[in-house]
Amino acid sequence: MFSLFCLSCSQLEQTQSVTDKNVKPNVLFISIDDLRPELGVYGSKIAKTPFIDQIAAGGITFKNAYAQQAICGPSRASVMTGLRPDTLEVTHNYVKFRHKYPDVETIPQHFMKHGYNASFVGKIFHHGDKDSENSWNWPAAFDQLPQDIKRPGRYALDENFQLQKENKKAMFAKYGEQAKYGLGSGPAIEGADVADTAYKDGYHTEVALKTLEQLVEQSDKPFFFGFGMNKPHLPWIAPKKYWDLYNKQDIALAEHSLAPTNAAAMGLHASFELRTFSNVPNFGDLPDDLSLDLKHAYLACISYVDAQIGKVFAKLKALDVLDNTIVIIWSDHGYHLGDKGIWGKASNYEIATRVPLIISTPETRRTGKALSTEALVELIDIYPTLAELANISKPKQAEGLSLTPLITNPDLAWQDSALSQFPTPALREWGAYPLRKGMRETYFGPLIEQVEDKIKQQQKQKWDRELFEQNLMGYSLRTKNHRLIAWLDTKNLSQKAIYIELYDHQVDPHETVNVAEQNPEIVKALVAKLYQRI
Ligand SMILES: [Ca+2]
Repeated sequence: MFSLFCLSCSQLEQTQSVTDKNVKPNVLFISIDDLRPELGVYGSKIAKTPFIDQIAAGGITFKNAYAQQAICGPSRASVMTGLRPDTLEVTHNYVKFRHKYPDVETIPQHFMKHGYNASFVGKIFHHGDKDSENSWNWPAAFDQLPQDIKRPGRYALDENFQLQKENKKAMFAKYGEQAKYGLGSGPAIEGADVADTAYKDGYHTEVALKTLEQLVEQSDKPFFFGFGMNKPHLPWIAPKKYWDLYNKQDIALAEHSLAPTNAAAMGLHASFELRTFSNVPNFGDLPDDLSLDLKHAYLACISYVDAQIGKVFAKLKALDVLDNTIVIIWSDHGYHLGDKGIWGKASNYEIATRVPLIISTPETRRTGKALSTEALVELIDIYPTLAELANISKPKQAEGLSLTPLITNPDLAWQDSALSQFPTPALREWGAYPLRKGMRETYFGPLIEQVEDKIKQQQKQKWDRELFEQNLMGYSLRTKNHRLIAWLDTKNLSQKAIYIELYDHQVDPHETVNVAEQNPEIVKALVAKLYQRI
């Protein structure tokens, strides 16, 4: 009797442990568009982000996480496939991520292969390349919203919508086909006194809540749910209540508003994207008052997004699935808000490449501690990390590292560099696409001429239009103490770099002075390291 009893005990234990292992965790995969680490948990002195901060308090915050390329399409393609922009050959916005590897397996696709339902709402992949047929099997519940919640347009205020319409018409009349590449818009900011659902992210949040209900209630399979926030991408629109969280007089202009001394002239653009909006000058510096309004709007968008994330996180609790759900929050790149004299993403500097990355797992929440790590990590690490956390096979192709050892031990010695890249920011359109001929004939002409003159002045006999417009790639290596940016001719990668920048983070964390010339030995070592990585 005794032995029989013991046998059943041990059998029971065995079954339980096998069952526990087989309960696959859900994944809530939250991507945010154009968010630099302007969050409470990252030490922002001004941003109000209580919901993200609360999630971070039960998870691990990666303080030094870097995007592979500071622009939407390439960054997202890289995250979702675990491959670098060069490997995928996706280094601008106007190329489909499957063009080179049609069968590449994306994160949600990999999870589906391992028994998951995969669904999303909002911006996960870049616009126009959602991969609906391969990456997702569960439609978002757009049809479940109450009748009174309508799909929002770009603006809530009719006057701004009208302004956009008129500007578009005027741009097409003036510049013809060229205008379709983003010229002609309404204002860059709006703060109507409306409900969260009157703008896209709030609307998508309601869809997300319904979709999560369905995923939990209508299937026994675990879910992978992508929740993609469109803000704080331009235009910076958010309901008034989020603007009201900030006083304009508390907002400061960028502290480091000049290009770094001796920086590569091709490394900074002329804020092309922002200048497509109707309330921003086409040429020259932005007035301080406008800059403050723009920063106010960016902050309002952050708090708006934060509140939406709070609602979705709360839903996991309400559905009683939080205890078995991994939550990850990431942004596709950072952002210049007047920093280094420019507005927008699209550079190789710290301000554009560093991103928020937060992971909260059932285990991290159980520790009851807010974990953080200084390790240099990259967004391509997300794919293998999620696979390992979910106890499914690692994707074959992933070029990143699983971050799970850091989650267990945040102080672990880790890789010694993070790699980013961007082709000639000064002479590319804002989607990183080479300048179309017609772009010089629009109001961008004088801006392009201005940045081009600076490059010619600096590069002298090295100036070559085809090289600088088509083939020059800035590779950026961040180590603990430095950032190296080497500008290489991709047609002749083994040739000496066209230009080199070195920033010493020990004394110059804002990258204000290029000290490459004064530090030949450091440059030599870092260039060698860079060549090992590209
Ligand atoms: Ca983006």
